[in-house]
Formats: sequence, structure tokens, C-alpha cells
Amino acid sequence: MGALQGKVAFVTGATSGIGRATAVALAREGCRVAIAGRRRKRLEDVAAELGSEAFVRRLDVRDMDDAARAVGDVRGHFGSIDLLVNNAGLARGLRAVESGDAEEWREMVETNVMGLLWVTRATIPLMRAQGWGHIINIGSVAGHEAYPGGSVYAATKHGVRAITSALRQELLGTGIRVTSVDPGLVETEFSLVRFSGDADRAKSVYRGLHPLAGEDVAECIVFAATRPLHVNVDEIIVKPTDQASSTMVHRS
Ligand code: NDP
Ligand code: 8X3
Repeated sequence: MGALQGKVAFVTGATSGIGRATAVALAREGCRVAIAGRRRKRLEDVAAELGSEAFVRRLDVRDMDDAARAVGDVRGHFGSIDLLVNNAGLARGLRAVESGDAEEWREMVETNVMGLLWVTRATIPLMRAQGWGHIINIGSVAGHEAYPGGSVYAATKHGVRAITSALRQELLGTGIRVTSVDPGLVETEFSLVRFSGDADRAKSVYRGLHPLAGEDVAECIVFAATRPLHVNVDEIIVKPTDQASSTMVHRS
């Protein structure tokens, strides 16, 4: 029996990309998986891929009260939450600070930082009460280095990294593990969202290089989650072989 057999995983932002691949990978490992996101039809599609045990909860993580209710609903459905994957997140635009858009900034901060906090705050008491659990936050290489046009996105991911580090210290002795998985370029809907549906511009981000797929990141998440309970993988930074830093990529 695998380490995750029968465990309950809650994956936010599971309607596409890394979250979707993670939900599928965790179900394959034997998890009972709860998935959240805003697009209902997409949630249903992913649930169909996961099988009859999946629990679907429509959620905008920016809604503090509904995030707490969603955590309660997952607990109500499955009886516990053993693994929380805080994956919901996005970038909007690629603008210098001097020409930044207030709404884009607000959406990134409210989703990537506040949304992660709402879900995490509601989940910790459940994990504390059961004496174990694992919180995996999806950060980014942008949590380690900023780049032109990425100030606020990078600020949110630096924030995720800070929260991850603080959580690991706050939860010491509780049996709750805390990990961050920080990817470089992953070809998902991320760039399409960042560039407001401009498919050509989104495609150009990955042109001439071999990016990661959501599944590559999901494998890192599964690796961290399947270590023995005395092993905490603090941080995984994973990039395409064609990427050396946020701004250095090899294109052929
Ligand atoms: P996608 O755009 O493919 O997926 C993003 C997911 O987040 C979707 O399921 C979306 O669901 C969900 N989401 C966005 N906003 C909200 C919200 N307010 N409430 C609930 N769910 C939300 O991108 P990725 O899979 O690439 O992104 C996943 C995570 O990985 C993000 O945190 C991103 O910052 C991070 N990341 C991505 C990298 C990349 O290169 N792609 C690299 C490093 C990190 P819906 O729209 O249905 O709500
Ligand atoms: C997403 C990777 O380089 O676009 O976190 O910021 S990057």
C-alpha cells in the first residue's frame, strides 16, 4: 500500500495546469481528492478524470469566508484533510512598476497571498487536531528572484516563500509538514491568463525551449508527499533544463 493510500488531499486551482495534473497524480497514488477552482465545468471535467471519489467545490480563494466554508465542506465530506496543495494562483500583465495596473496588482496579491492564507488558516486546526498533515505551497522561481515587469507577481511569490518558512516554524512539533515547490517555466494556461487571452504572446514564452509540463511539477509534489512522516522536504526548485534563471533561457 502506498504512503498516500486513502489519504485526503485538497488541491486548490485544480481546473488546469499544475493543479489539475497534481489532482490526477494524487488520485493515482490512492488519495481521495477534493478539488477547487472557479470554473465549474472544468471542475466537473477534472472530477470525471479522477473517478467517483472526487469531491468538487467551486471556490474563489479570494473569498475569505467561503474559503473557510470550503475547507469545512471537504472535512465534512471526507472526514479529514491530510494534504493541502495551495496551488491556485496567477500572474496578470508584465508591466514595469511605473506603468502598473492597480487591479492587476490587487488580483495577484489577493489570490496568491491572501487566498493561500485563507485556505491555510482554515485547514491548520484540522491538521493540529489529528496530529499530522502536510501543506504544500506552490511558489515559483519568482519567489527567489524578481525580473522586469514581474515585480508584483514576484512579490507575491516571495510572500508565499516567507509564509512557508514561518509556517514551518509555527507548526514545529505538531507533526504537520510544510513544503514549497517552486517551478520555473511550466507550459499551462499561466501565460494565457497573464496576457489576457493573447495566445500568440502566451505561446512565445515557451517558443524554442522545452518547458516543464504540469505533470513534471506534480511528480515533485508526489515525491514530497510520499516521504516517510519524519522527513520534511522543505523546498523543491524545479526548472526546465533550458532555463538557468528567471531571465536566462536557452532557445534553439
Ligand atoms: P493555470 O492558469 O493553468 O492554473 C491556475 C489555476 O489557479 C487554475 O486552476 C485557476 O482556476 C486557479 N485560480 C486562479 N485564480 C483563482 C482564484 N481566485 N480562486 C481559485 N482558483 C483560482 O496556471 P498554472 O497551473 O501554471 O499555475 C498554478 C500555480 O503555479 C500558480 O500558483 C502559479 O503562480 C504557479 N506557477 C506557475 C508557473 C508556470 O510557469 N506556469 C511557474 C511557477 C509557479 P479557475 O480559473 O478555474 O479559478
Ligand atoms: C511563473 C514563472 O518566470 O513566469 O511563476 O515568473 S515566471
